[in-house]
Amino acid sequence: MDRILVTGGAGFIGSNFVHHVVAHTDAHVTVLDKLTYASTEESLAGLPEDRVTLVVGDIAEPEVVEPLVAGVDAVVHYAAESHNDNSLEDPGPFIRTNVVGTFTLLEAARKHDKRFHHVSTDEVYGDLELDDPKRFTEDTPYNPSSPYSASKAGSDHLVRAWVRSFGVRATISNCSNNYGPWQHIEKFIPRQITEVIDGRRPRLYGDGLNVRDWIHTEDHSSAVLAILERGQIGETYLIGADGEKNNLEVVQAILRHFGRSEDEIEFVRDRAGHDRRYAIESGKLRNQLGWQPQYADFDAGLQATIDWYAANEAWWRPHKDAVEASYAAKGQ
Ligand code: NAD
Ligand code: TDX
Repeated sequence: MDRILVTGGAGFIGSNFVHHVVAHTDAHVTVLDKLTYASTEESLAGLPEDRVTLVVGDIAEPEVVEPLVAGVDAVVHYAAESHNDNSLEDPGPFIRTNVVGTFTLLEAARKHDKRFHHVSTDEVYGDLELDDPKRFTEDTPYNPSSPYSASKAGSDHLVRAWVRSFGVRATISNCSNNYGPWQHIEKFIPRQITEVIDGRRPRLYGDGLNVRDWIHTEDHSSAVLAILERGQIGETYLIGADGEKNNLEVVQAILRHFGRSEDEIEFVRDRAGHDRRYAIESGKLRNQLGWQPQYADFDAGLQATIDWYAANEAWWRPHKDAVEASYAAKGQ
């Protein structure tokens, strides 16, 4: 593949993938990104100009999407509205970008017969009980809880239908919670790190015992590239790195890093419909495509992420007050 279109390539995970492709392949990358509040355009600075082109535009507009798709060999689709809490306040943009945007891209991929990889989330499967020995597999029934996860589930179903009905050469990946540099400070880990830097207490929703299965964003990128290069058309692959932690354990690790007491936590109003636990069984990806995560030690990856936020305050500081004002208005 010589030319790849990466939608949402100026976001947290998409920008990591762009760096990964530049480092590990010879392909040229075109990024299509609307540059919403969540984008991290700075993360693309310094990439070679002859390898990466940024196009600012909306994936839900066919006249923007079609010529770009026509000009590449493959589309890797990351662009989305991505924050559950925002989807509970205003679901409209989630339906437009995640559902209509994916539909628009699929129509272009169908028309021009292009390879398509759809990046999705484990949240489409709903949640598990804390004591359930099961983990999500590719066969787990869809059962999304929030407007965000329902919109991602809808987009997955569109991709499956376009494969079956129209023969679009598509694959899907459903990944667990990502952490690493450049994640917007509205999200759990960066919010808590920056709260502690500001001398405040981390905020835990509900009882703090909800479990997320953490994976470093670099491992997500290597998995997506493996699927793009070697995945079977029409198949879904779950991506995870065996990183189950409850939210309390994560904030305690952050507090320890800063030499603060592990009790300095504020328990705040729970998220409506809050999923209890996510857990990924990624054997299919590992066995069939030979993928392995490189950041197996979550604590080491978390320390590096904390150091990154401490060193890159100029990037997140301008957004901090507005993010916290919005949470405060919801009692969170
Ligand atoms: P993000 O919010 O950091 O980035 C999303 C990017 O998409 C931003 O750059 C934004 O400007 C762009 N975008 C939004 N609407 C657009 C539109 N209409 N047209 C063009 N660009 C638009 O999100 P992220 O955390 O990097 O997630 C990327 C993808 O990975 C999403 O599809 C998400 O569902 C999926 N995913 C995320 C996680 C996670 O833990 N963050 C886990 C699994 C899957
Ligand atoms: O301040 C907080 N306190 C808190 O306890 C925030 C912001 C979150 N939480 C909890 C809610 C979740 O149990 O932390 C956990 C993680 O929350 P988020 O960072 O909002 O992530 P989550 O809702 O799990 O979804 C993430 O992973 C799957 C991404 O945002 C999605 O895009 C991805 O699909």
